[in-house]
Amino acid sequence: MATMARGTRHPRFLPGRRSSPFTLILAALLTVSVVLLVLLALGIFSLDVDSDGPTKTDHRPRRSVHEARSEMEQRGNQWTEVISWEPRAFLYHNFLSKKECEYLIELAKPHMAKSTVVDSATGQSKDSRVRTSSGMFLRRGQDKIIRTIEKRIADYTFIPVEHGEGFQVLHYEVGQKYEPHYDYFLDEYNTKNGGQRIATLLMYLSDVEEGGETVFPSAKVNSSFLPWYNELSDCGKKGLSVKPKMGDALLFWSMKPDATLDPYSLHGGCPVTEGNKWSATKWMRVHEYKA
Ligand SMILES: O=C(O)CCC(=O)C(=O)O
Repeated sequence: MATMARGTRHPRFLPGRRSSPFTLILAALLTVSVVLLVLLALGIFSLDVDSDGPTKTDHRPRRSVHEARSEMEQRGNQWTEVISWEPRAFLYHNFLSKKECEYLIELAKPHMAKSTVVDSATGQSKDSRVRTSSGMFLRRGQDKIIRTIEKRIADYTFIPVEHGEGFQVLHYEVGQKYEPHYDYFLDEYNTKNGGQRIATLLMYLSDVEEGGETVFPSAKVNSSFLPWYNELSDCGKKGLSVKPKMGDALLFWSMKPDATLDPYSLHGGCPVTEGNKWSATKWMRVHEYKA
């Protein structure tokens, strides 16, 4: 009898039998979980584990592992050279890819205007023979490529993205220059938003045939011992100089570790004597800068 009773029961998954709604929901949930796990493993999807809350602006670009890897490959080998401790200055080779340099130039080109300097008495911008290049500002976080570069700068300098001003793209033609100056402010007006400028990252967007070096005339370095000394223009030989190379970035600090201003950070852009110079400057502040 017992055998017969068992024989009359229907097995759970008989072929052709309709599944219950519960089974269908369970199967759908399982499928979605498996797909999500595969996407997570491939880096195509990421879980946001930021605890800042929804109101804080998140400037981190969303990139997959593949995007990050291909970005590194496009930039070639990267390494940093300490070029001086007074001022603290470091040269990061291949900080930007060729594509990123070209992108920034094309974005800026239609909007270039004569560069100005800050009047230290009034804090206002003014035209000056000290600076003869042309330039324009890009908005911080303006697009995905800019956000990616800004995130890279924050990772490299340990200064949060929110402390940075928008990029300033500069263009120097033959004869154009920027006389030695400080990036820190000597007026109160310009430090109201974000406080003092603590550091600068100068990114070279092009090579320059001759001239156009960034020179630190007060640096405590005997520059004639530098391996590239003989390639420098007369202006470049007047101090510690960096020759622009597309993709390289020069980081220097306007403030010392004790938070005082560093007069050795005096720097300028030598006149271009052959070719063109394109660069992009990121100035970083002590505090958050409201862009
Ligand atoms: O173009 C250069 O090499 C120097 C630029 C500069 O001094 C600046 O943007 O503050």
